[in-house]
Amino acid sequence: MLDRPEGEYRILTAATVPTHLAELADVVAVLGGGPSDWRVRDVADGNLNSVFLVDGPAGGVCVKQALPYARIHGEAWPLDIERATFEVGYARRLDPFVGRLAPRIHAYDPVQYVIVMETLEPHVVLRRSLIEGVHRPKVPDAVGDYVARAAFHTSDLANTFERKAADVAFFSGNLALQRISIDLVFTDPYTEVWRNKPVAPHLLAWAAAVREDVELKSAVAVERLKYLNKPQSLIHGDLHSGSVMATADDTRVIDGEFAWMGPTGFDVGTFVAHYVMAWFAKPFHDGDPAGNAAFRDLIRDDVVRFWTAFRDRFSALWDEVGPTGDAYPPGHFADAAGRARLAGLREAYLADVFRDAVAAVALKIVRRVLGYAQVADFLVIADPERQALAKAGALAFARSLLLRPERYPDLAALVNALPVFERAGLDPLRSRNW
Ligand code: SR1
Ligand code: MG
Repeated sequence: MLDRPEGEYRILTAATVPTHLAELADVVAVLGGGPSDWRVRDVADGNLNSVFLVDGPAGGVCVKQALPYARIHGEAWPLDIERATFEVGYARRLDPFVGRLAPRIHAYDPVQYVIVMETLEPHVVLRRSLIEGVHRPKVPDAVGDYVARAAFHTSDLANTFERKAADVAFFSGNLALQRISIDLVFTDPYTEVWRNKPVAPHLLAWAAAVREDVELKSAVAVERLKYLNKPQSLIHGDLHSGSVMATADDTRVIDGEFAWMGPTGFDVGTFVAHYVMAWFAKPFHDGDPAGNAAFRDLIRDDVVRFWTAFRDRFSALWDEVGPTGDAYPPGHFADAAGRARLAGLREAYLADVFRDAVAAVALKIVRRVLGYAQVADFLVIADPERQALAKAGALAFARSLLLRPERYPDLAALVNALPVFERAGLDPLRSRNW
């Protein structure tokens, strides 16, 4: 149990937000004026929390409160409000490294479990931009940069084991949200449970094929164990296209409440997975087919740019900052031969992250197609058969990534394979050996 001040937790409403913010001096300074001058908008659209935007005479803030249940489901799904402590802990741990790639935190109230942060306007959630066909070419570089900085600076490469153990100890407390990830990402989609969304008739054969495939479930078990046993770096834990907000020039990573000391590749693969799903969905969206085709080429290029940005920033940090943590004692690699060997170890480290990322791409596709929290990229396709066709391609790709990872030694192999899988169709047997 975390220490926290005494006080009574209350669910905030648009009407009570101003009175609450008036007690937070740093926030009053940002807003200017007083509570009667502040305009409050309820903008909650995520799965778990309430979110308000508040505007005052001098500026605006975003107010996020952890509710004692999953907002999207209601009180029938209780959820520990302590998750806000981990979200703010994640933001503060990464702030020195990622700076303006994340929103600035103005205040945290540990009694109301409220985070007050920078308003991101006119930023738009990346998923919406992808669905609407608005390209954000700076996002892949920015998110690759973000993930690399987080991954390097919170790993054994940069830290003493004592510092890293402190991160493991703290973020190991984020139990409620890790339970969600273990259930919703790694477990539920491969079985029939109440939380999974009903499977449309056109996709029933695919759902059965996934759920009956022991080889597939064995591969998933390996990844589940890895997630539980590989505290490689501080990961966001839910880095989908709804966790990134952008304008043409500015990109921010938001919503770190699923923070966990886990495999770096989990974040890398999660982000790639949501581009990949956008790629499979795009031809089925309304709009000019030629425009949709051109946009999906941009999406495929964005995947490559994201991985390249991640790899290059990570390599640069390794070279410039140096592995100053306990992983690679500098004295072991001081001479020319040692330095050359260290460069090889760096490539091996990145290859390992890539392998973990490939599996995470697959896990995230399966969960978003067969599990509880599905994605609008597919759901906006109104015709059920066309929606199922888009999803089937993605599932066929995910199955291949999990069962035949040796076919995907690098990112070129991964993106070049995409067009093959869009021909998978509704019969899962057709693509069984792809
Ligand atoms: C109760 S829905 C939970 C999901 O929403 C979040 O965005 C995460 O993806 C989580 O798995
Ligand atoms: Mg979220």
